[in-house]
Amino acid sequence: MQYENILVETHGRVGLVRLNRPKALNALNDQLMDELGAALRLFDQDEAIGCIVLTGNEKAFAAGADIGAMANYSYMDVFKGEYITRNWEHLRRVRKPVIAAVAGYALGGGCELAMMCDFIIAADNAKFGQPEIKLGTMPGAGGTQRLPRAVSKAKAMDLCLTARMMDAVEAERSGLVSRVVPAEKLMDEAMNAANTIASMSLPTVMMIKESINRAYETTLSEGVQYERRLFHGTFATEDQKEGMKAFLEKRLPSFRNL
Ligand code: CO8
Repeated sequence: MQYENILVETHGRVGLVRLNRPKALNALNDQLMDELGAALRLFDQDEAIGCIVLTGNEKAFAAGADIGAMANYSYMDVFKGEYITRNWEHLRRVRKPVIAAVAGYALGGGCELAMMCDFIIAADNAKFGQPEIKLGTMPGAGGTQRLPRAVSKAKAMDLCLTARMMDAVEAERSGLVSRVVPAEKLMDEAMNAANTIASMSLPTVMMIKESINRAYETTLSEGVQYERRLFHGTFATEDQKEGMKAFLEKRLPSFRNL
């Protein structure tokens, strides 16, 4: 597939997707979201890829859904799912880890897209916000659900109701992002994290992602039980045998993703 709104690269076992509508601060239109879904699906299916990084540019991760494109949609246009909604769920279905590397604006749908990733590494110039209320609408891709889980109800209410932006320091302090680094180090940091993950056993990586995500969907005792079953499952993998043998033999493991 030829992409017009994203750039796709492979670096060893890491798949990199750059949102690429710089003149519109990477505003997310349907075509971009279709392309992103296709690229993520291909990386997810590719045995040679162990981790994915999603990023924008120095000025914007994404400043939200494309306001010009959606301004005149009717209720039926969006309700039937023909526009906006149909292609926002692809990221959730990716089973390999996806790291968001965020510099500049991550607003509205851009903030929601970053939150759909497994974790966010932020540049020190990152700004997060859900300013939809200023447009007479509201978050529609999980902002009112993922933000309170990430940063507390109080801060989510504050951000969604006042439309104010949160800088990288506040975002890290409140738990939205896992690390903040100087802007010029962002991609090195994200790619290093992705390479580290991609060097692990892929089945184990996928089980850990699945298990942590389960924490958001169920009770503690159900979640612990789910985790226990997956933990037992790792003993059926060759990589568990190799990992523990390598430790005992004081050498690095050589995982075969089996
Ligand atoms: N959509 C379309 N175009 C945009 C967007 C956007 N979200 N954001 C910026 N742009 C465009 C501007 O129109 C401008 O284009 P042009 O040069 O042709 O005039 C260009 O990008 C540069 O923007 P600015 O000149 O405004 O740059 P500034 O540095 O002055 O300001 C801001 C940067 C503060 C980020 C400002 O652009 C802004 O406020 N943008 C809008 C932010 C916003 O409101 N985002 C939320 C959008 S609604 C949404 O995301 C709902 C998601 C629901 C998803 C549901 C899925 C199921």
